[in-house]
Formats: sequence, C-alpha cells, structure tokens
Amino acid sequence: MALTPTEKIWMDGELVDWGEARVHVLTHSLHYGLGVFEGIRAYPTSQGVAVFRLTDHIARLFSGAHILGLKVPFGSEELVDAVKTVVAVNGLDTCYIRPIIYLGYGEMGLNPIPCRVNVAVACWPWGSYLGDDGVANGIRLKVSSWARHDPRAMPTAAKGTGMYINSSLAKVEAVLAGYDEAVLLTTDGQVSEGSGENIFVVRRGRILTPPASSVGALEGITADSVRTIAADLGFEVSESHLRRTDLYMAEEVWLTGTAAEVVPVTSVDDRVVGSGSPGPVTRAIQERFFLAVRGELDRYKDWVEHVT
Ligand code: PPE
Repeated sequence: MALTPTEKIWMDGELVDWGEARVHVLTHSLHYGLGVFEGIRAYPTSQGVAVFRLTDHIARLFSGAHILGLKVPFGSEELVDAVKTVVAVNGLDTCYIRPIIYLGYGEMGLNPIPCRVNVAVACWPWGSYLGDDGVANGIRLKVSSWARHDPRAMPTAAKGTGMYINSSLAKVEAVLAGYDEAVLLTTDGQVSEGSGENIFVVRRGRILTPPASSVGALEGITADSVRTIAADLGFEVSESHLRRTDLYMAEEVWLTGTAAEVVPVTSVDDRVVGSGSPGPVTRAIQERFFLAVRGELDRYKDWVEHVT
C-alpha cells in the first residue's frame, strides 16, 4: 500500500519535514537489520484522536531494544510524548504510527556496540492492512513453506527489523500463489502466527491461540485486547499448541494485529473454514474491538490514550 505523506516526522527529538526525513546509505541497520520498531494505530473518539494502547506499545519497543542490546537515548515517556506530538502535529484523526529504533551512520561491521542509536516516529493514513473486504468478509490464508524463526535462532519476542525477512518471504509466497496472507508453522509443525498477525481458532466452542513465546510468535497487543474482550463476552480462551489440521477443522479462524486489526479467515489452504463466512464469535469480537479502539466502551477506556 503506497504511503500517503504527512507533514512531519519526529527524528531524534526534532520534527523534520516528511521529505527531509532521510538516512545515509551506510546506516548500520540497513545493512545488518539490527533495529526494533512498533506499529500503533490512532482512532477518532468523541473526545478527539486517541492512540490505542500507546503505553503498552512503547513498553514493548523498549523491551525489544533491551533484548537486542540497543541503548535508547530517550526515555519511554519521551517516546510516548513523541508519538502524541507526531499525531497531533500532522492533524490526523485516524492513522498508523511507526516508531523505529535503529543503528545510524558512523560505524560498520557486525559489532553494534560503538554505533549511534537513532530513534524516529512517523505516522500516515493507512487503511486496513488486509483490506476492508477482508475485515468484512474474510481472507484466504495459506500455510507457508517457510517456517517461523526458531526462538533459539532469533529473539522472536522482539519486534526486530531484520526478523521481518521471514515474514516477507512468507507473505510474498502467499500473495503470488493467490492468497491474502500466510500463516507460519514452527520447524516442528506447530502453528505459530501470520506474517504480521497472531492467530486464533474456535474449536468445539472454545477459543484457542498458540502460546506465543514457545512457538516464536510476537506477543501481540491486539491479541491481548482480543483475549480480554473474548473473556468479557463469556468465552473461554486457552493457549494451546495447534497443528495445521487444527486450522482445517476449526469452526472459526481469525487474525489479530495492529495493522490488520481483527480479520476473519474463511479458508486455509483452500479448505473452507466453518460455513465459509465470518463466524459469530469472530463477529462479536470484531464489533467490540472496533468500539473499544474508538473509546466507545467504558470498560476499555484505559486503552485509549488521548494525544492532547
Ligand atoms: N506477529 C507479528 C509477526 C507481527 O508483525 C505483528 C504486528 C503481530 C504479530 C501482532 O502484534 P500487535 O500489533 O501487537 O497486535 N505487525 C505489525 C507490522 C505489520 C507490518 O506489515 O508492518 C503491525 O500490525 O503493526
């Protein structure tokens, strides 16, 4: 999806014009992929624009930096404020926000210790990642031939930039084969996650989702929100290892992520899921999620962080 430029990007404490927000071609992270980022969304509410679970996203950004050994030259409150500033200054009431911590220009070689750590925060209007039709009517999912990173080889708890080679390979394979999204399995065949989303299934009326840390999936903030919402709706949610065929036999399947939001899956490897249209559990959770992010439900008001 093509970028729609906004006015300003926050770079290392300054607001820079969108077109001037450049890095050098010898930027360390461009070569070795050692960086960490976040994906956050802001939504309109009756009291103005609000960032969904901003504090939790910035906390995950810092824990990713900690895992990767990056010393961030800003505190988490400064980055919370940077996000609010960027959203406010660009005057958007709906947008996607991308903070990134990366190793800048000045050093080369695999030892990152001497490198300068840079931070940037951009935002732009970004529609639903898997399309409005996907959110409304469901998407076609394909099990990838690429396995998800083994957590012993890559620190999958960090949203590390270079780790997304794995996601990109899976995504491209799925799209070229005519599917909307890929789901990756672990090297021993357990369901892990989508290329940029966590996964949930309904089997025999229970909601199941793989245990993120042991299958090398990111601990999604949308997934956490959905678990709370599902419990509030009276559903039991359990962490469970799932095999590929559990996806085929599921009554419902959906994906969660900041960019994707909550997206029904209507087929997996061309096997129709349930009735072939989004199921009642998916629908109920989607409906409550979209009300929650817009600050329309008091129960979740702590998730909605106003920018001014
Ligand atoms: N797994 C992966 C691999 C992942 O990238 C994401 C978010 C999730 C799970 C869900 O996490 P959360 O957003 O906290 O619910 N993916 C981000 C980047 C997507 C992109 O294409 O870029 C996102 O959704 O912002």
